[in-house]
Amino acid sequence: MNASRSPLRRIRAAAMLLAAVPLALWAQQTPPKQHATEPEIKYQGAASPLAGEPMHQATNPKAPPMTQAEFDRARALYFERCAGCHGVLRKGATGKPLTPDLTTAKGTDYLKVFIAYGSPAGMPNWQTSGEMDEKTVDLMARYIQHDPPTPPEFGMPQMKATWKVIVPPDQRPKKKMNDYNIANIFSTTLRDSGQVALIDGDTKQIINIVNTGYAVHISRLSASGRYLYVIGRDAKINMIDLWMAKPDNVAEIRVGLEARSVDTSKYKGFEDKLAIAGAYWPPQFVIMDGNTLEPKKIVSTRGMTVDTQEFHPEPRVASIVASHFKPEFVVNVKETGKTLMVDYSNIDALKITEIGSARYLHDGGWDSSKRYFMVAANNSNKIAAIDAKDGKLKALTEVGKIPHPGRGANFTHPKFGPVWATSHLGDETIALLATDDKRKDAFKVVQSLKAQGGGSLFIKTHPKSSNLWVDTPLNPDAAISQSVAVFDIKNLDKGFKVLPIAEWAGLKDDGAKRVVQPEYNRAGDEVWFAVWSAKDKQSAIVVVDDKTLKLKAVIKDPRLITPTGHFNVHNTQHDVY
Ligand code: DHE
Repeated sequence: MNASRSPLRRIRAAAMLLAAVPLALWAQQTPPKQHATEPEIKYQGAASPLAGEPMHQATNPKAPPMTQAEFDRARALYFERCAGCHGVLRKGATGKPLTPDLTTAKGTDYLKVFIAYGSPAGMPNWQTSGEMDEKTVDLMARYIQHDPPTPPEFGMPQMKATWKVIVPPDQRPKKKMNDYNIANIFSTTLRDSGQVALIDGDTKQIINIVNTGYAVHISRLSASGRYLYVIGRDAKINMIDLWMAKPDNVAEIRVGLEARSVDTSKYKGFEDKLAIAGAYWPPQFVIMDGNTLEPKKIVSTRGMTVDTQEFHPEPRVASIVASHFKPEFVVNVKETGKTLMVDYSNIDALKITEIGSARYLHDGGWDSSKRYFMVAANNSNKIAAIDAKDGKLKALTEVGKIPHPGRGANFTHPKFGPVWATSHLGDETIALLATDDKRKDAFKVVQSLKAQGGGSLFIKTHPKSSNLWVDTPLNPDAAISQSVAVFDIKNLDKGFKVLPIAEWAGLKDDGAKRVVQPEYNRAGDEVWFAVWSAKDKQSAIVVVDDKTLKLKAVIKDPRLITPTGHFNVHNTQHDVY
């Protein structure tokens, strides 16, 4: 993986080699009509950190010959650009399967046409767009007829070898050693520099820049709010102690080769006791000691898909949350479309309740009662409501195209009572689902709003606010990707206002900027946005006054490189969204 490329270039390049090799001949029409939306392609196409890993390679006599150098180059390109959609083992994920039984039957010339011209199913026109030359198209067409190289497994010995307790528990502070208002600290991902910035929400000053894994995906808190856990795309977890005079790492571990999710035990009696992380590769989750990150139990997620009940060798672990009703982690598995309720009360006799819903489970959050976990089955265009109290699927609801809630937004609708909202990657709608389980229309879409456009990733509100914020960082129109929409919850029918967040940042550099993830401060009266520019360009955090909708502050610092997600300690700790 080439970490030095800008996010935009990487995403643009990624957009060129994705999705399926279709089995019909319509690819010869030039240029093809694209059915996968541009935001969708951009989002799924990020590079996988597996490119540099040594892998097992079987030889396939039916595949066209390749030199070792050609194979290595094609493999790197595959992991950089295609694996996100087609999967590491090419069994298919949001893109179609590309296993040799299918691809060798088609042959090199046939495959080249699809790579070069794209397809209506979403395969971009790699060659005709000028992003790839004929030789590279030929290379990839031959490569995908070979058996997929298999990255190594990552079990207990490998985890233990990466595990470091930097400050042992008995050498950590016995009380808070700083004057920070910890509840209002923000942990901001600095994606391309492999760090997080801890920012004081009161003073807007950077407290520390903490080294982490590459491209931290999310930050989560221990139940007490003392420890912050972040997980890199490279599956490295860093545990940060917010009680230190200058908060910093106290433990770290790698739980695999690629990952996205981490959380901690929240149930009464288990506060700060355990941590859990889910990996994309190998497909597994691991339960760790919450104080030291010592790995305790690894569970594979390989198994049968919810619908066709076929074996999937690579079901990636997507979102994980800790239940408030039971000592359970809610582990959502993408390719099998199953939610695993993992009872951690005795990890030597682990009890797992498997709840099937739909493929491909991705992100989600609690409803306001924290009983129902609302998770997006993004390529099925559905939201599954998982009942954490009764351990069952409460509802599976059709929403718009590719729901992407982040953790979603909870508020009281003037007509429908408590609702949970999601925006979408694939269209401009916002689905409001009623969540009062006593209502007839519970978990149905009771209202659909229209915002600026598709390409939305995150939506947010706060119990103290009457605003609903919707970003659109992956919309192809710069005016939309650089601004946000805000609805007045009391007057939803009146439409939305647009705030030009990137313009307010007043960045000196031109170039692509994306405004990403509304996040409230502790008091619920400010909303923070990342203005995410390329690695070599200036980025910023823009803070908006939630009442007046006016600019309140711009945080700029040369150390704020490619900020993306940002997580307020209190709101993350208490699932406030
Ligand atoms: Fe994310 C959440 C996976 C691309 C920023 N992202 C998640 C979660 C998953 C996930 C499984 C839920 C974690 C949880 O709650 O436990 N994200 C993926 C991908 O597989 C994908 C599509 C491609 C990839 O290769 O990573 C992807 N994500 C992105 C981005 O391009 C974003 C915008 C920038 C970045 O840093 O990479 C991005 N994802 C985020 C953020 C969250 C997230 C900020 C947390 C949202 C929250 O409110 O909790």
